[in-house]
Amino acid sequence: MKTRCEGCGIKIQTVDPKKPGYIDSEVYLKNPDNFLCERCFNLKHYNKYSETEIDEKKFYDNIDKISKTNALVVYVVDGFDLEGTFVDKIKEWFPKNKVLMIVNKFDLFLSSTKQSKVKKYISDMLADKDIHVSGLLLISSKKEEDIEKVFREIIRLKGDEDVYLFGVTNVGKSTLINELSKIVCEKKTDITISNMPSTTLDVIKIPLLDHTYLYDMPGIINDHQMTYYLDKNTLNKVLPKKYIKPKTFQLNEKQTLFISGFAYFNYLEGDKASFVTNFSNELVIHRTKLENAKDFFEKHIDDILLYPSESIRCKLGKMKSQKFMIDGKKDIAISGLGFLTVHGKGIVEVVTYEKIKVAIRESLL
Ligand SMILES: Nc1nc2c(ncn2[C@@H]2O[C@H](COP(=O)(O)OP(=O)(O)OP(=O)(O)O)[C@@H](O)[C@H]2O)c(=O)[nH]1
Ligand SMILES: [Mg+2]
Repeated sequence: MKTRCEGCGIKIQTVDPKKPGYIDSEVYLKNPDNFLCERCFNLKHYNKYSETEIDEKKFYDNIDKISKTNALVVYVVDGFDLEGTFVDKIKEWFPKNKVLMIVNKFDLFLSSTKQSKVKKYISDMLADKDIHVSGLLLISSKKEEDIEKVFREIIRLKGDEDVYLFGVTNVGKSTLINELSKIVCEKKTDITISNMPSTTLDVIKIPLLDHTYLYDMPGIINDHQMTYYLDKNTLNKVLPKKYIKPKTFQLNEKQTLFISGFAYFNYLEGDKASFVTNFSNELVIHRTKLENAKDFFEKHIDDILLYPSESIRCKLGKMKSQKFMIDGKKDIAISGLGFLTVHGKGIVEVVTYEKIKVAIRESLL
């Protein structure tokens, strides 16, 4: 009889429907070797999500345990939210483990995006933070040839050791494992995946080669990401499902661009400049005069700008502004939302919710 849910790894229990791991005892006894906890069942079959928390102590115990071994750590980040899903502590947590860094969701970039440019940016970012990785791959979990690349790199680096997938929630660790299992297992694994945070609740162990194992881990919660605060419907609008169509605007100073009601960019001063939006195709991009921007935001957040709803705004907190000097081609990235590429010379003010991380970088495109 199995005692852990195959979808999320949680230890099952038949006592409290409100606690993680609940399964009806009759359902469990009917099929004790192949079952899902109620939460995974609802997520998979009805796309219904219930919030829950991962056990933090257990999470850190696992990190401690891995760091005492020579296991390979496969560190996954979301290519579309590099700054938001980057884990600075990777070096502190795994000082002696080999690390293979995977930049996932590359399918969301235009096919003309140069891998070499993005790789260079990430390598510089790693060097800047004094983080050493043994391998770096840009992939999409949706591409078979990329999964084969990941498999080959894992085999190259793992030696006789186990392999742990690690990273922020929602970067695609479980998706990657399900795809890898097509190569390493007799039967494809069916770990639950979803675009809601904390889908995997505990470690899931999958046989790899020669008595070694591949482990899926619960993701780190990141409350600087916009996606952390959204409900299922809004997430479906914000998270791009296919490649993002960049939209180009030529802005004069004293003009403003809204990204639905999630953020707006005020072009405070400078010569005419090009602003390219890289946000989900379903968000509203709206241009106004700077002098009307604040009023427009307050008046039209629920009609023209559409999202986020009032209840989400309450969770996101107040709006905060940050100013950036632009000289050349820069990206202003808003964690969990996307990024704006500005080409020109001037001052851009970003106004977004105070809890959300905003970063400026050399343009990736
Ligand atoms: N566009 C795109 N979406 C992806 C890719 N890989 C995963 N996703 C989506 O990202 C979301 C999160 O995937 P998961 O595999 O559940 O992420 P996770 O890292 O295991 O998340 P936690 O279990 O919460 O830590 C899902 O909606 C996936 O369909 C990819 O390569 N491209
Ligand atoms: Mg997962």
